[in-house]
Amino acid sequence: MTEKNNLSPVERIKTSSDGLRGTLKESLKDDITGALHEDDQSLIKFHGLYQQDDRDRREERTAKKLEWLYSYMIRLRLPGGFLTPEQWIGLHHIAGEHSTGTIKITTRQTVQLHGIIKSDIKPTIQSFNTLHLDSIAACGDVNRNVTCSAHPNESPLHAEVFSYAGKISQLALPKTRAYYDIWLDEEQIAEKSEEDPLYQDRYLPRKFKIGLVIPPNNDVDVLTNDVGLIAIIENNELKGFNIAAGGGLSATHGNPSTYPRLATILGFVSGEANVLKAVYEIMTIQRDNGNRSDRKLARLKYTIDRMGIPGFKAELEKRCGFKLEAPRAYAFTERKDHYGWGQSSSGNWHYTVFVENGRVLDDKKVPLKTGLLEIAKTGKINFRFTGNQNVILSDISPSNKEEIEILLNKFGINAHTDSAGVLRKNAIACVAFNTCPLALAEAQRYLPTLIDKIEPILSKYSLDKDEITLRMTGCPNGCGRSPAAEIGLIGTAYGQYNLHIGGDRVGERLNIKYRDSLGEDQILQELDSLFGSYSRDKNTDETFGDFVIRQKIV
Ligand code: SRM
Ligand code: SF4
Repeated sequence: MTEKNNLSPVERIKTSSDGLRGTLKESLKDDITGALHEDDQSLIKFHGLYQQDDRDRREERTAKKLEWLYSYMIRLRLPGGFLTPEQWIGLHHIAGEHSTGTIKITTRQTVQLHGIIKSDIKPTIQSFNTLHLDSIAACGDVNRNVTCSAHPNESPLHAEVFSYAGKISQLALPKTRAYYDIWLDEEQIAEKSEEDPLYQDRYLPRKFKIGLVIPPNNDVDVLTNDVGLIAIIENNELKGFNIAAGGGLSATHGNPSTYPRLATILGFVSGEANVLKAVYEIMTIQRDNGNRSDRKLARLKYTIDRMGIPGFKAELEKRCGFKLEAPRAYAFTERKDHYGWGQSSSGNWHYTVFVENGRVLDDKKVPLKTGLLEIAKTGKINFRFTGNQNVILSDISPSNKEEIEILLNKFGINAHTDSAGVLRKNAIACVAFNTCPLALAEAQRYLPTLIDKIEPILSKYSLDKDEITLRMTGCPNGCGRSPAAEIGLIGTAYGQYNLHIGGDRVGERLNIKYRDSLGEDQILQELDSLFGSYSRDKNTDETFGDFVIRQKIV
């Protein structure tokens, strides 16, 4: 059967959805169930929400013959991950009123709230709207949150590069007014065209991700995106971008036709109009050529591998009407957040706060949520999220620095940031249990305690200052970018993880599976042995990932 005749069920849901409206309005009114009608569960993603249930309580609810405990997660669209202090204050209160209360910073520089019940979705979206925030296209088969190097310190031209995140996000927004109609009660105006030349009525075959980076710090892991734009700055001028395409990290256990892939650099493009045109046309190529029958093989990475790089590039140049130049020279030397204070060329100060696995809450370690609220109330900082799930309190004028420092001290935020170990500060874990329906194993709830046990091993070999990247995900979808870490722990079943090693430190080489389905004791034993060899036999300045490759351990 041809792919056209064998479209995946989601394709029908999209094309027959009346511009992503489906029966969402009816689903919301149905108070017999906490869930949505089946098709609407797919459509609501395009509005930035996911239907979930509390997986900790599934068994109990099933035993009592009760419906699972359904609730919703909302993800904001925040190109480049920026919030004003007023928006943070609003977010803080919305989280308290409608969700579990925890503000979750994601690996794509935005925030999620979990545990919103069906009747609270609309008030939540309406409250965000008053803050000029939306969740349009934060999920679904469209372009997702556009990421960008977070720290204003990365370059005097940071603001210029950052502005592209907003422009690309705008360029790739769906044209339907469904979001305004369903959630904000906007009247449907017949004359207002919803025609969408980019997405048409079928949208993309799969999710689509775009990131921008300013070398030498690859803090956003740019090559893991469908499209990665590497800023080329020469003589203090933004000359353009090297454009990379075809990144994506997911694989499915036991399905060899799926694989993680880093984006391939296609060439260099200069001038805003041409950069935006190239990004747009990469999306149209994927729209027209991506696999619409098997969602596991639908990402751009598979389209590119099917078409071949020369074929893909030729099609892109044809659609753009111009040629890509040869890629310009650049180098990544790190991929990390610089914690604590930093001053940029403008003279402004910025403080990067360590947020373990992106969870902003008050716990026994630190009253982070209260502290950030009090800091926001000064109105003297902005919030910038990083791709490593942290937050930068940014754009603080020199005269306001002391006031912010006093508050950081008062709430123990700087002590919390300073005292965390290097491994912990560079680590990422995805959400996983109890909300992610795809989780096979724990991640953010477990990694902190596993790190407690790994730290003494590192100390034993005097490696506690080594900037090793360790990332854990509850399944092989790679939301915590585990395939791009020096050490990746990838959930296979509850309490079990595949151990991957050999990724490089800067995000230009993926790791390789080393051991299957290990429990905690086995993970610690394997790491003890690997760290022992590394500390003994490594060359000066050799990273862990490079060492295990050179030694052919994988
Ligand atoms: Fe992800 C699905 C959480 C970044 C690859 N991801 C999910 C869902 C929505 C589960 C679902 O489909 O029902 C997870 C919700 C869990 C929850 O309860 O909150 C989820 N992904 C996350 C976040 C929150 C992880 C985090 O702890 O920060 C990240 C949100 C990013 C954002 O703000 O937009 C997140 N997800 C990623 C990344 C990393 C990145 O983009 O930098 C990846 C790997 C890169 C890539 O896309 O290849 C990623 N998520 C996936 C996939 C695999 C896609 C594929 O190609 O097959 C899925 C599953 C799917 O789409 O079917 C998925
Ligand atoms: Fe869920 Fe898997 Fe993504 Fe973790 S990696 S959030 S378990 S889909």
